[in-house]
Amino acid sequence: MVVDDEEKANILNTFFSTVFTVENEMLDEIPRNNENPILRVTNLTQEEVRNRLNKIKIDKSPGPDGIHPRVLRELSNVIDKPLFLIFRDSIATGSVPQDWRIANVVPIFKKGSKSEPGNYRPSVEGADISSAMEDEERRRKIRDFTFDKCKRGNQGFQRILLQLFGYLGHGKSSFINTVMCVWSNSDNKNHANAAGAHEGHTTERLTYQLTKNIVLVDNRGCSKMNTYETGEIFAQLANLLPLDKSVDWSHGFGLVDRIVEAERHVKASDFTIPIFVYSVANSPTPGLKEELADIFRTAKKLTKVVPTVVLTHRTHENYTEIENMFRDIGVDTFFSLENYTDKTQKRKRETHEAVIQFLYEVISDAQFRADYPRDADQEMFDRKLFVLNYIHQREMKLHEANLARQKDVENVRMEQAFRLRQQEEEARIQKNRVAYKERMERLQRDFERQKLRDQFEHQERLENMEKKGNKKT
Ligand SMILES: Nc1nc2c(ncn2[C@@H]2O[C@H](COP(=O)(O)OP(=O)(O)OP(=O)(O)O)[C@@H](O)[C@H]2O)c(=O)[nH]1
Ligand SMILES: [Mg+2]
Repeated sequence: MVVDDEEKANILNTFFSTVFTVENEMLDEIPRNNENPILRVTNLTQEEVRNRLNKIKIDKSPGPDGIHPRVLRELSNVIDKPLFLIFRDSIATGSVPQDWRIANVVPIFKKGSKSEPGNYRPSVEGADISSAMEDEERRRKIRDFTFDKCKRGNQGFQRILLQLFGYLGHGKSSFINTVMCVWSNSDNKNHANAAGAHEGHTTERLTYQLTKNIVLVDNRGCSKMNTYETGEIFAQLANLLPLDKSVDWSHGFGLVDRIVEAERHVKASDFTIPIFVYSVANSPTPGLKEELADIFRTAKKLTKVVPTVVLTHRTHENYTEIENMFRDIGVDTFFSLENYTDKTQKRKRETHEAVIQFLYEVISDAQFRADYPRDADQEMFDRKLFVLNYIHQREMKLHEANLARQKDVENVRMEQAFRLRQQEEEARIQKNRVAYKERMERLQRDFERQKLRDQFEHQERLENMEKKGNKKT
C-alpha cells in the first residue's frame, strides 16, 4: 500500500499522463467533416459569454492563470467582449490559447475501488474560462440539433428519441430528472416520477421534451427479461407502441393487436437511440450476463446500434465488475453518474459534466448516423417486421412447448388409465377366484351332506331289510 503523499501523486500523475498521450491518437481517428469544418459552432454571442461568466462559482480558488473566479464574475460585462473574440477565433481556427492548456490537475475520486489510480478523474482546477466555453459549445450543439442540417438533409427524420430501457428500479426516471435538472439549470424536480424507496414503478411510456428535436422516453421497465417482457421491451424500443400512454403487458398475440392499433399514432420520423440504464448497486446474479447478451444482440439487430449504457449509482464498489460484464458482451459506450434523487442535497459539477457529455455524445452519434443514406419509412417498416416476427417465433416456440407438455400429460393420463384397468382386472380375477373357492367349498359341503344322507339312508335300508329277515325266520 502507498502511504507517502508524494508517491501517491506520482502514481496518479503517471496514470493521467498515459491517458493524455492516448488522447491525441484517438482524436486523429474521429471522422472529420471536411466540407463544413466550422459551421456548426460559429454563432456564439457575446451575451452568452457574459451569462456564463455570471454563473461562475466564486468560492473556488484561482487556476494557473492566477485570476480569481470572483474577478471573472465581477468583470463579466467588461471582459465579455475580448473573451467572446478569443472564443470565436478559437472555434474558427480549431486551436486553444497556450495558457489555457496549462492546468493544475487534481485527482477526484470517481468510482469503484479507492486504491486503483484509474478510478480517479483528473479535474482541471481553475480552468473556468475554457471549460465554460466547452460547456457552452456542447449545449449549443444539443440545443440547435436538427436533422435538417445533416449532410443529406433530414431524410424523413424529425426528432431524436433517447429511449431509456432496463430493469425496474435501476434509475431510468431519476436519470430523466437529472438530465432535465442539468439541462434547465434549475433545481432537481421529480418530473419523471422516480420511485421513492418502497414505491411502485413507471408503468407508462412517457416523453420529456429536452429541445424541439430531442425527446427523452421513459419506457416501462421489466422485472426479468423473460419472453413476454422482452417482446414488450422491443416493441417500445422499436417505437411501435404509443407514446404518453400506459403500457399493459399482454400475453399471446395481444401485443400484435396493440402494435396494429398504435400504427396511427407512432411516427417513422422519430429516430431511436437505445439507452440501457443499469444500476451498479445490483450485484450480478447467475445467468445475468447471458440474459444481457441476448437483449443487446436483439436490440442491436432491431435498432442497428449497440445500446449506449448509462450506469447509475456509480460510486458503488461493484462498478468495475459491472462495467467489465458489459464490455464482455460487446458494449463500448458508457456513461456513469450518481443520479439526483429526493435525497440529493445539492447539484454537483461532475453530474452536470456527465449529463452534458452524455447528451453531446449521443447527439453527435445520431448526427453521424444520419449523415449516411437512410429511409425513415423503410426503417420503421423493417422494425415492425422484426418485432412481429419476434412475437411470431416466440408464440411458435411456446406453442411447441405447450404441445410437448400436453403430450407428456396425455402419456401420464394413458399410463394411469392402463394401470387402473389392470388393477380392476386383477380385482375381478381375485373376486372370481374367491367366488369359485366358495362355490367349490359349498359343493364340497353339499357333497359331504349328501354322502352322510346316503349313508344314513343306506343304513336305514339295511336295518329295515334286517328287520324284515328276522320276521320271516
Ligand atoms: N444513490 C442513488 N440512488 C439512485 C440513483 N438512481 C436512482 N436511485 C434511486 O433508486 C430508486 C429507483 O429509481 P427510479 O428512477 O424510480 O428507477 P426506474 O428505473 O425509473 O424504475 P421503474 O420505473 O420501476 O422501472 C429511487 O429510490 C431513486 O432515488 C443513483 O444514481 N444513486
Ligand atoms: Mg421509473
